[in-house]
Amino acid sequence: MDTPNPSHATYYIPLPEQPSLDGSPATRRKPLKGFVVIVGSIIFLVSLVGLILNQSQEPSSTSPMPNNDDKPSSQKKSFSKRMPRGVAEGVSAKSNPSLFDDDEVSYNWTNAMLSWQRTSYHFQPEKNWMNDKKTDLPSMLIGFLKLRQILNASIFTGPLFHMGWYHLFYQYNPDSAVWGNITWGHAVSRDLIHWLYLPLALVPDHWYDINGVWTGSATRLPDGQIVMLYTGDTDESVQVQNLAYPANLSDPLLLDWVKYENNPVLVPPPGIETSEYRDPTTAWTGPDGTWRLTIGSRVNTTIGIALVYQTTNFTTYELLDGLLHAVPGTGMWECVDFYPVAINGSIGLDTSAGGPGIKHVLKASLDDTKLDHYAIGTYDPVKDKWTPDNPEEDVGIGLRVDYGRYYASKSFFDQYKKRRILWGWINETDTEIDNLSKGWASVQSIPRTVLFDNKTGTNILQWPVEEIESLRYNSAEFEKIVIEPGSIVPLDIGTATQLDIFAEFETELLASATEEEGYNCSVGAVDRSTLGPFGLLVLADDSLSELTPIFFRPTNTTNGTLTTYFCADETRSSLAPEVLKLVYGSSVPVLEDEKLSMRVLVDHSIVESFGQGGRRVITSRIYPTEAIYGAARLYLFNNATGVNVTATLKIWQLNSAFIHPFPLVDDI
Ligand code: DQQ
Repeated sequence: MDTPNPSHATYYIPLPEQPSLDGSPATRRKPLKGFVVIVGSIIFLVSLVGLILNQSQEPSSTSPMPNNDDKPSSQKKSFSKRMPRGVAEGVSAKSNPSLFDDDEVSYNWTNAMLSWQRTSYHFQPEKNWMNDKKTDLPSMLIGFLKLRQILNASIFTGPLFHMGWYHLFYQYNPDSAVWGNITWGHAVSRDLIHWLYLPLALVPDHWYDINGVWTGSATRLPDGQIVMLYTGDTDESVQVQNLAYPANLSDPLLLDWVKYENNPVLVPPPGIETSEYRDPTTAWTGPDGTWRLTIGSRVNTTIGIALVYQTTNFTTYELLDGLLHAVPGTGMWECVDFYPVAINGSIGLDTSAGGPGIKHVLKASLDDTKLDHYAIGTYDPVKDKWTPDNPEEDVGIGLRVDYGRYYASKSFFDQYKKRRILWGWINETDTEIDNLSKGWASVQSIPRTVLFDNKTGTNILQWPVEEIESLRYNSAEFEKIVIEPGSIVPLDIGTATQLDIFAEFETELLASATEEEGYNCSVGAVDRSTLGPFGLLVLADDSLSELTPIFFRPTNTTNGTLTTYFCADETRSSLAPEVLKLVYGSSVPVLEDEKLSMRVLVDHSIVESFGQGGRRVITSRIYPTEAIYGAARLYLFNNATGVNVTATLKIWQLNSAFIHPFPLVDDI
């Protein structure tokens, strides 16, 4: 990607409804002003007509999608309304409730549209359903491959001898693109980006897991042993915890797993519902040298809790008095994650780390809302209790791990690179029928490093693992592009479906800002105020019939403070009516000396957006019908009425990751 031709960044189109204001042109506009004004005016008029036509179909200013009734009958097909999968089986919903009644319609997807939705550098299985991962093995496994594997794994060369593998285990249905028959899929990677699929690791084949080998976590013991605890759904639909371990620790691929002969090792204790007891965490050591682990549940229907167990051998356990933590009103806690973070420092910590200079993050996936929440606090390793720093921002009522489509996240400590890595499951927001047509459902997020934000002291920082930068192959830089109030600036970057974008924004106030209260992202990008919104339009087509704004929205509150929101607006991301399209986001801390900044990863139907260095993250799941392949474009926009916005960007195109079956000898 070359540095863009200035003439491509010169015409202005308003985001909906508002014509461009006169004002100083973008920096790159000057050399070709006359020509640009003519071309720009033509494009502006054409676009304006298009927008007006489009607006005339809008049901509301914040949801300007074409009415489903306006679709030609050739684009309609029926699908059935059904209850979400998973709920009856005692886990969180694993499909979307239909947005329509039985006699309503779905978009007529072409194969080309559906194929485009498959991601290129996010992990997903070759086919079928996937949901959350297990906590991945907390180490790089260094060792030699068996000779037969070396000789036949022709994709590998010498360095393999000195390199380890990251293992990913994930909830998988080998038979279909909908949730059910849950087994453990398995893949390995040297760098968390390129993956090799391996045979299934654990399948439901005993009474104690016959209804599903559900979520679990690995713990590495000091002698190098690996133990895996996982939830099994029994033949009577009781949730129990089971133990498994690798059959051969000297196999770097850990192909074979053994289930402990006396499983289950834990059953629901008195007072705990048999269908609300799951997802054991990685274990950590207490001051007495014994292991602790926590399991999520709920009591009194609405109180989310984390139970703590103590063990020395992972086969027998003692349930400790009291709880690690409980929060009324948050419901069942799934996939609890509990880990230390260094208050000052740029490295991650082993799960057992403790002592001065360390805080602990407690995360729960709320079954009731399908949202991942966390809070930062202090862990008392003697009482085995965790206390939030700010009770008003407790688990489930405060911060979210990701404000978009993201659930059941889990972290692990990568001792090879001394970092904590977080993954989340990105579920679909289209229908099961669409998923069956595609033949697959769900994607894992890009693995993210997690650190405590010692500038704010109130949040974690999430950032894509550095290895993703190895996919960058072309870059374009845009210096100080001025985006006038009510305008859109196209960025000429070539193919815009696999991108890594870093953008900084500065504002120049043109009018005094009005005061406002009660803003939140939900009004979307068509909202206008003196100070915002402004940002990027990703996966947009030339006519702007589809677009997804990722934006900042500063607000000037009545008490004189400036609060900035970081948001993503999916409402016009797709012409397909049945796709769930929401506006996501939250306020984001912006310190005095900081510019507004965002990093945005675009990978076909996934957009992961990191605001202010990863203080807030939003994952968008979108299904464009027009803004795909070579028709996908990237724009800057400024929908504020009273600020000029200056944007400086660096944009990389990303290669596809290599994600394929491992060429085991038996397959060759
Ligand atoms: N997924 C697993 C459960 C877990 C849920 C079942 C989270 O163990 O609670 O597939 O999505």
